[in-house]
Parts: sequence; C-alpha cells; structure tokens
Amino acid sequence: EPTLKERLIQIIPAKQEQVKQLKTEHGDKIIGTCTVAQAYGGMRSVKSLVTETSSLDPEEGIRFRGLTIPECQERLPKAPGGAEPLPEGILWLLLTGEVPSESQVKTLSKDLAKRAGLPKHVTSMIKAFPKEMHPMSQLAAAILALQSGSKFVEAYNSGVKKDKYWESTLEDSLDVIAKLPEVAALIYQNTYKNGDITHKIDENLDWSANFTRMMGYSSKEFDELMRLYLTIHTDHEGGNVSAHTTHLVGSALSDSYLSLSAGMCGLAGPLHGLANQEVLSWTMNLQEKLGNKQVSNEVLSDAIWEGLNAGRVVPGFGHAVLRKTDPRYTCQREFALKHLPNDPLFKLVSQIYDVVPDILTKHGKTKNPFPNVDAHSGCLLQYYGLKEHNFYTVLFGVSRAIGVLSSLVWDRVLGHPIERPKSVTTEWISSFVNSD
Ligand code: CMX
Repeated sequence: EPTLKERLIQIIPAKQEQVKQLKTEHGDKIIGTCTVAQAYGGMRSVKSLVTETSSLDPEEGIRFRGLTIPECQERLPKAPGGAEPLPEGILWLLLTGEVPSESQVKTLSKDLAKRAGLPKHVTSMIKAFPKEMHPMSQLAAAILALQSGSKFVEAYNSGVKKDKYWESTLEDSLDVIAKLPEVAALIYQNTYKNGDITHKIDENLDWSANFTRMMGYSSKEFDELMRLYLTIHTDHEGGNVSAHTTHLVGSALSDSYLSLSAGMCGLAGPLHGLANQEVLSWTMNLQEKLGNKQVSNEVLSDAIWEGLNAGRVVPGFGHAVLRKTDPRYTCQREFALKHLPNDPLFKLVSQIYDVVPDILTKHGKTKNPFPNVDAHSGCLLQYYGLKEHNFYTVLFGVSRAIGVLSSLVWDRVLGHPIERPKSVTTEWISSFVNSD
C-alpha cells in the first residue's frame, strides 16, 4: 500500500490538469458577486476562495472531503477497542480525499512519532514564558520559533522549482503537526502544573494518545474524547479566520510555520476559537448564579436574558455560515449522552440548548440562534479533569493545524498565486453608487 506522500504523487497530476483546464476553458465564468453590504459586512457569502479540503453547508454543516461527521466516525480507522476516529485518518482524508486503511494510518502515526521532538531553544523559550501569558500567545510564538527548522525555506533558498514547492510544504506541515502535541503539552505543564513532560513519545501509540499522556492524562475514555475532538476541529472550509489567515499568509510563500502561527493568532480571537474558553466560564458562572442546582426553564431563561440585555452575546451560539445546530455540537452531545449523561454541567448545557434558540429568536438579532462547536467542548473537557479554561483554544489550535496545513499543501500543489483582492474607499463606493 502506498504511503501518504506516494499516494499524493499518484493523485496530484490529474487534479493539476483539471484545474488548469478549468482556468483556461472557463476562466471568464462568474461564480460570485459582491454587494456594498458584503464589502462592509465581512464578505459574508462572497464566493472568491478555493479550498479543497472541506465544504460547509449552512443547513447541513461540515463535510470533510465530502464526508459528514457521522460518516467520518463510521469510516475512518479507530484505535484498538476505540469507537472514535483517529485524527491521523482525517489528516490523510483531508490531504488525499480518500479514506485510508488501518495500516496506512498506523504508518502515518509512526511517521508523526518519528518527526516529534522539539529543538532546545523552543523548550527553553516555552519554559521561560510567564504563567500570565495566554496559552494561545505561547502557542503562536512557539510555532514561530520552530520555523528555524523549515524545509521549505531550505528548498526555496536552494532554488527548487515551483512545481516542487508542495513537497517541502508537506514535510514542514507533517513536522509541525507532529511537534504540536509536545508544544501544547509543554505550555500546559508550564502554565498550570509547574512540571516537565514525563511521557516519552511512543511510536506504538497514536498521535492523540501521545498528546494526552504528555499532558498527564491516561484515561481511555478521555483518549477517545480527544480523538473525536481533534478530528472534528480540524477544518471548516476556507473562509473562517484561522483558515483564511493561514492561506493568505501562505500565499506570500511564507512557510507552514509562519502561516500557521498567523492562523493561530486569528483563532485566539473571542469571536472565533477563544469562544470555547468563554463558553465554559459563562456556563459555570451561570451555574453558580443559579445556586448550583437544577432550575426551571423560566428561571434559566431570565438569567440568560439578563446578560443579553446588558449587551453581551451568548457565547457558543450563532455562526457566520451555519443556520442549524452545528453537527460538531451534535456529535459532542452524543458523546456526553453516552459517557456522562448525569454530569450536572452537561445537564445545564443541555438545558441551555433547550432554551437559547427561542431566546435568541425573540431577541431578533442573530441570523442563527443555534449552538456551534464551542458550546459543548468545554463541558466535556472539564468532566475529565481538564479544567483550565484558557487552555481550551490551544486544543482547538492543535486540531485546526491539520486542516489549514493540508489546505496549504494543496495551495502549493495548484500553484495558487499571492492573494491580493482589490480594496476600495468609502469615497469610491459613494461615487460609484451615485453614478447610476
Ligand atoms: N448572542 C447575542 N447576539 C448575537 C449572537 C449571540 N450568540 N450571535 C450573533 N449575535 C448578534 C451579533 O452580535 C450581531 O449584532 P449587531 O448587529 O448588534 O452587531 C447580530 O446578531 C447579527 O450577527 P450575525 O450576522 O448573526 O452573526 P455574525 O456572522 O456577524 O457573527 C458569530 C457570527 C459567531 C461571531 C456570532 O454569532 C457570535 O458572536 N457568537 C458568539 C461567539 C461564538 O460563539 N463564536 C464562535 C464561533 C465558532 C468558532 O469560530 O469557533
């Protein structure tokens, strides 16, 4: 059976040919337009980006290379005795568009384990960070420090031709994905535990289980949660802030490290990935305010209205594209129903799900009153003892790297140029609208 790189070499020529043909034969076809409202409104729904790895339907949610989350859960290889997909499997899927075999995933796990290990300057830098530095800032900085090992930079400087850029981009991307669990675990140990990592990367363990061991966790059930978590957070098509930023920075031929670090800075914003830390703090505050006991829907609704009336958003609800419950929320809810149905915080999260869509609909502002991925993840993590809220976005980031870097490899395969949309001034818009 071919390895990941061998399979890519087999697949790539046909795809390059297809894109070349589309550009020459249909280059003039219009696929999207942009209105004044969209130009001022964050370019919502403007079709102007090509991303191969996944696609987001407003009603149905994400499909990774055509597969829904339940299909990924069913078809991607699992750990021995496990029920959730291995993140290595989705890495393969996102890169190739194909479901890998068990043995291909095992080989990829071993390859990632071999690529792991941090240079001394990165470990000492993380250890020198003050505990008050947000873990996402530590993550973005550590990824930048790893850039000294970039194989793309080496290839570029030695004059490698454009059609080979994808190969060193793949190498860098696999290297950084392999190293991220240790970076994140070291940030975790250093920020909260005053300790070092004691677990040595084990080639016979999967990428995710090596990660949980390095953070100090060894429960089989938590391993399963993390495999699911690290699979579903990988990718959400190309226009979200972390994916778009990685793609944009990468379009300047910045390598995987520079591009990913920039993407992580975007993920660290409260309207994007940081929402998962906000949700748990918000839910726990609510729990405390309600006296740590079960209350009626009316009492819960009143408490939620209070925050809304004070001008705050309900974190974890709403989405720029989705118009239904996020399937990433649903699969985490199913995990909770299976493994922790009686956890009081899960019960509260469920009750919030019962009341918030009506509240937000009455509130009348948000286009989507339903929960997104971030509304559920914190509740599961705290159940297994991972209670440090401001670390949660780092977990999101470790997973998101898989999607955005797979996409960057395809940007190189297809030779996408530097991104440079046209901007206009308000003066220009004003005279344009008045000219007809
Ligand atoms: N609670 C209260 N008001 C909300 C809301 C919510 N959960 N979601 C949207 N709104 C408000 C917006 O603030 C906006 O109000 P203004 O017109 O006063 O500015 C209005 O509804 C319209 O917004 P929208 O078009 O529905 O939403 P956007 O596409 O602009 O923004 C998002 C999407 C996710 C940023 C927004 O829904 C939000 O702030 N949600 C809470 C934060 C969150 O959960 N973010 C995580 C998203 C997933 C991720 O990237 O990780």
